[in-house]
Amino acid sequence: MTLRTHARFVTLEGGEGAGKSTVLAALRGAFEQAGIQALYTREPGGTPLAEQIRGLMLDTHHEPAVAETELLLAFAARAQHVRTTILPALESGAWVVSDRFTDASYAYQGAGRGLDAQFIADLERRVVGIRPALTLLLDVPVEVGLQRMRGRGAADRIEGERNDFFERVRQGYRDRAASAAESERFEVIDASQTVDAVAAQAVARLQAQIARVLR
Ligand code: Z5A
Repeated sequence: MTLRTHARFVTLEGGEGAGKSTVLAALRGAFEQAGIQALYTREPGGTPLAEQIRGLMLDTHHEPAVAETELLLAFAARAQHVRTTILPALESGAWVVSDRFTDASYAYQGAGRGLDAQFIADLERRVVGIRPALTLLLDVPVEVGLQRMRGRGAADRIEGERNDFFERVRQGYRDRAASAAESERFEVIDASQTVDAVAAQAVARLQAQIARVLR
């Protein structure tokens, strides 16, 4: 299977406390204003079965998953999500916005857990087959993001990781966004700015993509 880029497929990525939920609301407003139908979804999850797999990945109540298990759970959920939710929506003519997608596996399980990027690329090609035309990467220093998340209740399994793990995840995202093969679809946004400034940059980039597709 070769990787197909979908022009109406948009993803949001970033580390802890980057502000993805906040930006998602701004993107939703931009689509509504333009009268464009869009599906909003998330990973891990986005279908009933994939949401159960999310529970397996993030719950702290069962034995810790080894890195390979975590990666394969993310891809099992993604296979289900792509075929039952994302592709049907794209094929119906809608736009799709996913809060995280395959880049998260490269960042968390690749850079963060140290799994081989080539193995992840093979899974991406064989199991996923699609990638977004636009990825908004909300980049924030680890300490700033973690500070924002404090006081939000019990941490899930990944949120409970140490700072050096999150530093590797952040670097993994930044390296991917800068790589020759991927840089064109990435918009890296300094998410330590105010909520309004971050949202404005995200919406401007989305509007440029909408204009490109409608041209
Ligand atoms: N994961 C993985 O390991 N492998 C994979 O393949 C995939 C995922 C797909 C769940 O993801 C976990 O799954 C995630 C990676 C892993 N690891 N963790 N942890 P998730 O996306 O569901 O969970 P999350 O990363 O913890 O996201 P979140 O809790 O939804 O955070 P957020 O959306 O980025 O942040 P927010 O809720 O919009 O904002 C956080 C707080 O900061 C909130 O109080 C805001 O008011 C505040 N905020 C936001 N923006 C600003 C600005 N600009 N200034 C000041 N304050 C702000």
